[in-house]
Amino acid sequence: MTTPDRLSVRSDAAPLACLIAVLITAALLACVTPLRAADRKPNVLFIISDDLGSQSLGCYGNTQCKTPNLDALAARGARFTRVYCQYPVCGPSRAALMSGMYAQVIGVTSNAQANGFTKRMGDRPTMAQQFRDHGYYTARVSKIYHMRVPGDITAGVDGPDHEASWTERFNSQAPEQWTEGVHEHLSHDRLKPDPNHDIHYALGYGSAFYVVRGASDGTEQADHKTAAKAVELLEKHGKDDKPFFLAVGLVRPHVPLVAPASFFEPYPAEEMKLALSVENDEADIPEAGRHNDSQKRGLDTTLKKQKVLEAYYAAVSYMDAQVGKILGALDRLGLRDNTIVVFTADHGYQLGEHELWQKMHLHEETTHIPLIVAAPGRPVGAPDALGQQIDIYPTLAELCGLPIPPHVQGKSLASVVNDPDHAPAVHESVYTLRNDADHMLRTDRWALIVYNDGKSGVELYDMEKDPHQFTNLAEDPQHKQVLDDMRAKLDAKLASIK
Ligand SMILES: [Ca+2]
Repeated sequence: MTTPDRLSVRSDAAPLACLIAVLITAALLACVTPLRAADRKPNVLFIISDDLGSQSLGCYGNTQCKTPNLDALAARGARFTRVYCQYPVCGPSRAALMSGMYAQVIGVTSNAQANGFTKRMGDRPTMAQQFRDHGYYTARVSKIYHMRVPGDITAGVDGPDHEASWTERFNSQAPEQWTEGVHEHLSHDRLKPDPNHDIHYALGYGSAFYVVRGASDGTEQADHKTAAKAVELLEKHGKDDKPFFLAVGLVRPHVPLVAPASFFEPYPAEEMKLALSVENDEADIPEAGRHNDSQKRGLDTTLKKQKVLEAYYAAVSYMDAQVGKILGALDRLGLRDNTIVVFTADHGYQLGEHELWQKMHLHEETTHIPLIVAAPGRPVGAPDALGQQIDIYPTLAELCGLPIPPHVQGKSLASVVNDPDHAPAVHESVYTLRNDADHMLRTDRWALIVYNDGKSGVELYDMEKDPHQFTNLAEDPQHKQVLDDMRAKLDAKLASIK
């Protein structure tokens, strides 16, 4: 700033010629360099974990489970605290995420319907396809769209993928429940025998709390192979003229809970703290909301529940270690400054809250998803803006200067990424579907859960006073007006998203 002033008083001809040359060069550089930088759109490294409850992450408040790599990522980005999935199971939630549309609108409201995703999308571009159509190299490593875990992993197949999304795609075949090591089955799901390890589906391992303390260093595991492939692709394509959209799918902590034995060591079962609870917590939850409870799953002792936490945390830590390898490569290759890193999960998970386990619930732990967006040059923060999984597509499109296709129903959260602490609210309410007629609507203060359009029960929670959803206020006369307002808001939401 001071240089021109100082130089402007000089009258000597030679320095003046130098000055003119310098100014011309600077002007040329000013024209050329930023244009080049603007031409080269930012890369996207998109990492998604499977069946990951955000309450198991250190950066989301867990004091026992160790997730140093995700904590470090959160410390350099926007860690969203109130973002919700569109459907609490893999196939529909991933269809919503990748299409940018509500599950009922894209028409995938069960895992089986994920098979029809490509046909239902038609010409409308998915998130990855939009990047591919705008000059990006796009790659999928392992599970991005629905894959059956563990069947599609042991078989090493694509699952119901969307081929047009990807320049290249890679699967990570692994032994899953057949991993060598110490095996334990904690729940009482019926497991079908498979002596030859050649049957991949309908064996029961996709839902049982089946645990393997692996005997090896884990190099045979899917997430290890996925991280290695992701690192290889960063090395190969990180410096290409084309930017990359690299989508990395980690399958843990989805069951079976498999990790090298060393990952279990920090979590002795008897020291694991169970979820907070209050007496008779389940009494005010309608039967329709209790399908996957401790009794039904055979988790009938404190120790069994602690053992689930032990194994789940081991699997989360193993997944976190793979994230660390990928982010380490990003830094080693000098790519951090032009790469937007996103970490999320397909949906959340019950880890014993209200004596409920796993997914297909509409309570906070299952509907809430972790979302960390670390975009170069943006402030760090923990925004409490309400958000939805289908917002990720338009958010990334906007951050990278891509158009947002008209079919996308999500809203961009780019304003929140750009200014986590001050951005105005993007949503008044957010919404999750289960089955055909079970709904969750969340506003700034209230959470409404409606089963079978209300015929099978209703739950209403004051999330300010009761963030753990212990007290269902739906039958409380003092909250009748709130309940009526929330039901009206739900009706309006349903009418608006068709
Ligand atoms: Ca309760």
